[in-house]
Amino acid sequence: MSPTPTHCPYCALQCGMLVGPGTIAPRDDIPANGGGGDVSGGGALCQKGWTAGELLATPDRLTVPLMRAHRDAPLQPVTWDAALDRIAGEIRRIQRAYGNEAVAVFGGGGLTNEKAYQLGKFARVALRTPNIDYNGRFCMSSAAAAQNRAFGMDRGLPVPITDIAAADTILLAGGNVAETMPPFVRHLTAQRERGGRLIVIDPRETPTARRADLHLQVTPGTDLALANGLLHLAITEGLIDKAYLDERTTGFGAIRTVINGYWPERVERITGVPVPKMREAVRLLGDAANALILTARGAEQHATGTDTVTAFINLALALGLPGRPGSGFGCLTGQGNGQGGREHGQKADQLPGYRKIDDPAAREHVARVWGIDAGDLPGPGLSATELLNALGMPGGPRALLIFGSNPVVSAPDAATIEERLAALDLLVVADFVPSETAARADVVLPTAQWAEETGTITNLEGRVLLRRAAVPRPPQVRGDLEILAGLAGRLEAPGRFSAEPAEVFDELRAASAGGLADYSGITYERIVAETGVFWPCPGEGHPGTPRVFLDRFATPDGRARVVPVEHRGPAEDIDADYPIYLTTGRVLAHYQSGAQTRRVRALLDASPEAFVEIHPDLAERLEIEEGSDVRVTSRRGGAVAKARFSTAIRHDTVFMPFHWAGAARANLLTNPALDPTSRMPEFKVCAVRLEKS
Ligand SMILES: Nc1nc2c(c(=O)[nH]1)N[C@H]1C(S)=C(S)[C@@H](COP(=O)(O)OP(=O)(O)OC[C@H]3O[C@@H](n4cnc5c(=O)[nH]c(N)nc54)[C@H](O)[C@@H]3O)O[C@H]1N2
Ligand SMILES: Nc1nc2c(c(=O)[nH]1)N[C@H]1C(S)=C(S)[C@@H](COP(=O)(O)OP(=O)(O)OC[C@H]3O[C@@H](n4cnc5c(=O)[nH]c(N)nc54)[C@H](O)[C@@H]3O)O[C@H]1N2
Ligand code: SF4
Ligand SMILES: [Mo]
Repeated sequence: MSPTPTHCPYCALQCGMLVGPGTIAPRDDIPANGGGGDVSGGGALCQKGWTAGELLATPDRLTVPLMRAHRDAPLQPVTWDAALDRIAGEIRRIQRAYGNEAVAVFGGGGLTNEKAYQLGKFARVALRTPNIDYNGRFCMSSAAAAQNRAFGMDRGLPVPITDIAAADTILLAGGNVAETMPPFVRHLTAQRERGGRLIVIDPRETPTARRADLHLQVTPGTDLALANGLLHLAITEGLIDKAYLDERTTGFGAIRTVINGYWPERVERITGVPVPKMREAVRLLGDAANALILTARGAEQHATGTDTVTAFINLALALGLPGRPGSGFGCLTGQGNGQGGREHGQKADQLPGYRKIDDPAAREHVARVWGIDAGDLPGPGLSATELLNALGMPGGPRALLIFGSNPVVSAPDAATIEERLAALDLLVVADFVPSETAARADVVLPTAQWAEETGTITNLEGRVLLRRAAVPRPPQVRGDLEILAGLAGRLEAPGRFSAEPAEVFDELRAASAGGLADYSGITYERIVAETGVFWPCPGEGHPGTPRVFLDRFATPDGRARVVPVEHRGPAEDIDADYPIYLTTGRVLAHYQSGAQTRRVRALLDASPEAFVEIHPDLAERLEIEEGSDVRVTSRRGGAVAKARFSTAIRHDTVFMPFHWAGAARANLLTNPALDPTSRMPEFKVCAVRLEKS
């Protein structure tokens, strides 16, 4: 049997793979991972991609439905009918007693477009609840909100990834692609070989920062001030593009007074970045014919995330970048389908096609496709952190269905989330491994994995790709679409809930038609023939849109909006009791909550346990030894992990990866303070103290 061309189960690069029983190899026709001739040497995979097959046969793979008779009883194997009947029965009982909104749904950016779409439809049509949100709220939401505000549309990268190599200067704020998307580095290498420059903003000298021409080692939570400071310098040094600002933007006049307050010495005091380095950064950007300004989670996962991204967008607009071929502002989407997952309706305020759920025309259109009355569609629901914190509270949801997330490990202030989950009448988790969250469920539904099913994903470029079933699934396992169909039937939902991905995709195309993220012209056949199709693609004869905003922005007047934003600092600053900043993020070998990668031998060998990255000078002051257990305490709680010395981190900051469960969970410490617009929690900075454990 020849291997099937498909894509990796993990991150938003969505590297192309050839998968057969027991084999995985990179495809060399996918530009994202360096295939397709744009950089030398064909396609690449990172270690997670190469080893992804091991999870298909992991010893504790979920293969039959599990259920517990009551909260203190163990999970026991049951038939599908017993599991689905129990869930449907409980949903009916809870909704009769407490109302439709007492049942909530939590999705994930790893779900295919078909699943994300169907989950949103299931919540609104079968459950008739407003309460559906997803883990993308923890991931992309600040960049999405800022891009929507400035450009009227949010597509992570506005250009194909191959444009990276052609940029004279790239500014990357809070992204560590050398560990989070290793094959992306090939594009940076190609850029450097063409004489391009890279600027990285990160409190740590990461493997990505080490590749940079210029590293701005910012204090956590101060990127907004830094971006405003760079704009201040661009103005004073005469580098701004006045003709572009007049022609393509509104609001620049109003921002000048705000930017006046960000003179270089003040910004150095706030951010810790020396003035000469700021000047150098602005010169590299201002001198470039083509430049890209990119943000990732380091700049975005803050209670000021939306405004921080806005500050970088303002800088890009002042330099005349967005909407120019080869230039622009972009954000590096994180999860496999982080982009598509935020377009098709699993977000509390959205309907398919990136439509707003409170827009009457959008409601009419989608209700027509779904065969219901627009008046029967619920309105906006609670956002992820608010939803999780409301579980089991008076007036809050009493049942939760989770598809594609492990919030016991990945949600902010995770100990509180565990308490909330325990207060539910019914927790249902669909997963293929017994994640920490599945272990706490009343009903666990075993689902198919990436290589066992077909569906589309939209990668960080906005390119819609096709994953194809390459290997058989265990006999009793069902796909998420089958599970939703089974539940919708039992709940006597109106309309159709197909379990066939191709049928669901056709419905999604119709539902998205005319929306911002218009997929109506995309077909599985075209995706295969054209190596992916970029949205918007409003007709089968339409070529798709690799570069957006070339003629106009997606705002009513076609102009981008410059929005003045002020630095506010972290929601929780350091003080005498908690004198050190904690920031959190990723390591190469593990993915997210680790539910998948902690089950892969080679990845566990590469990165066996959690750690606290600490500068040796700080460690000496605290009498902490390399390799010893450190107790890290914040206002939320304590965590224990091994000290790992590094001179690459600031003296006032420690770093923990969030991939581990139990006492080493970084999210026992993190601050659930939310961004007022995006509702993004402040994963990237809180105040802690450290002790020998
Ligand atoms: N190996 C691996 N790869 C992944 C994932 C994974 O879990 N593991 N997850 C995928 C997903 S969903 C996502 S969202 C992406 C995330 O991709 P990235 O955004 O690249 O990853 P992070 O490690 O979360 O954060 C990036 C950097 O932000 C820095 N940082 C911390 N605080 C600040 C700050 O205040 N300002 C600035 N400028 N930087 C700061 C951290 O030091 C870190 O190096 O990765 C994707 N790829
Ligand atoms: N402290 C801290 N916390 C963070 C972050 C941070 O930087 N710092 N980053 C945040 C970010 S950016 C993200 S994206 C989140 C991610 O955190 P989570 O939402 O927990 O993401 P995963 O670990 O990918 O969890 C996915 C779960 O769903 C399962 N799964 C995968 N695919 C499917 C599928 O198709 N169907 C079903 N039913 N299940 C599936 C997996 O086995 C796994 O158990 O974490 C956030 N949490
Ligand atoms: S970079 Fe991302 S998509 Fe590519 S192989 Fe690694 S995890 Fe998979
Ligand atoms: Mo993410």
